[in-house]
Amino acid sequence: MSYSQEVLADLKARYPYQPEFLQAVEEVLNTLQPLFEKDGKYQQNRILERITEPDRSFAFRVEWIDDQGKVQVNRAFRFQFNDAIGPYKGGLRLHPSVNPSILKFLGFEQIFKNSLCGLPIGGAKGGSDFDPKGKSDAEIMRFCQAFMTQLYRYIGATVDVPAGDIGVGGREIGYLYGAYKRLTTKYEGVLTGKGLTWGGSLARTEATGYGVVYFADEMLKARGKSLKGLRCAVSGAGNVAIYCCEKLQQYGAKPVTVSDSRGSILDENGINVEVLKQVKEVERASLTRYKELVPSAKYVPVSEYPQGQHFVWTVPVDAAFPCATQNEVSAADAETLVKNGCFCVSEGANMPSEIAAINTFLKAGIAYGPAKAANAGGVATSQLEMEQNAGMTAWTFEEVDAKLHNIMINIHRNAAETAKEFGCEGNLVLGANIAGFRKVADAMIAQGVI
Ligand code: NDP
Ligand code: 2IT
Repeated sequence: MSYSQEVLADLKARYPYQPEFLQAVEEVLNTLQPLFEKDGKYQQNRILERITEPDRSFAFRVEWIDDQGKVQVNRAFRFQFNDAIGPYKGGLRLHPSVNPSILKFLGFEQIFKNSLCGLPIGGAKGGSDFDPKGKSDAEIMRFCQAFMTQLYRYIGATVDVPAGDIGVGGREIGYLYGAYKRLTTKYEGVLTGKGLTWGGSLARTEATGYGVVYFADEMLKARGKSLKGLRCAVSGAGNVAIYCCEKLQQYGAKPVTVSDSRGSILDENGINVEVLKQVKEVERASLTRYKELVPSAKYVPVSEYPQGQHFVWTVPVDAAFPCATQNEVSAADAETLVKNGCFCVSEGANMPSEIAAINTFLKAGIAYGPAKAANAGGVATSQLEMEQNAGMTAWTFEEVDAKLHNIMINIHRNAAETAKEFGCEGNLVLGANIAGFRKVADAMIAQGVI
């Protein structure tokens, strides 16, 4: 058995109840063996056994009082996965599905994503099974404050810098930051995604979605193609999906779908981004509201999706942008996309494609941008926010956006060149995994067994 397969088998035996974590590890380990065959030092130093265990993790109870005066209890976690190349960095997710398996998969992915950015940031992830849906602003605030009364001990501007993820946007970061400041009396860049008048960076809100499109543009350019005129399917309707649609339109492409947890929109005229922002950022409503505002659009509730498939992937398109959540592209979805002529997939969400779906894309030879490369623009711009905070300065939108664009170009080049180095030209999964892993592993070796 190869080194990778040995470690994977061991993890499967140890964590049989953490399927998402095992899936993320399997996806990475499946591609690293060529590196281990080239250089024995990774196995000698038992890097895989070390990198698949978080440096440390915290679990805590969050208790808060709802608007009816009832005591509520949630479970919360922070996994500080790896700080070989910089302070821990990664988002916080608030969603009822949150558990250690999901946060470990996200934290593990974050190590390699952050490394690929070419910036000095380590990997972490945290969150809680708190469900923000239907909560008042006051309830969100009380939850965030209670959450921070525990979390503040473990974070800091040069220690661990959390940010947004599913269910955590500008509003939540504001309440979390206020609570941190009150508890510590420190005004420091401890969270990213902050408001623009109190340490936030221009273009951070747009960064992940824009980056996903910049990455797609690079993949297509490498194949002598462009985004112009392409018909696109986007899933999700949150932060990443909205700004992915916006940038696609700026490139002359046409996103025709978006989705949320209850249903999907098909808008043949192209998604109306202003309406989408009104519905999701202002009203925090369901996509049925988009249908009310744009009656010519089609709304398909989840109950009417074809068996085992997500509606948006059944729509014939040239390019697909999964921007909602993990495992939202099944093997059947991937086959439908490819059969319908889709030749580009750029992942905004983390681990949106099942392993069988990834294999379908690779086998079909389409341009496939794996999440840890394609959606790295968000965390990269978070690091730019940290850089501005450290220098007590603020850059213009154009400056930040230009840096983001450059970072995405470099990630693509790095992944593509690494794939070529290992004889797998065009396989950005292998290229991104090896490039991201190698830098962190080499830093771990240099820093010794600690
Ligand atoms: P948001 O909370 O802003 O939006 C999430 C969107 O996905 C919503 O439309 C939500 O629908 C939908 N969604 C979430 N969970 C599910 C589910 N289980 N089933 C169906 N739909 C679901 O989050 P973001 O846009 O920030 O994040 C989207 C993805 O992008 C995540 O995978 C995240 O990890 C990843 N990502 C985010 C980055 C960022 O900077 N924000 C950076 C890199 C990756 P509903 O509103 O109905 O819940
Ligand atoms: O998955 C991710 O990269 C994020 N949610 C963003 C993390 C960050 O620190 O900006």
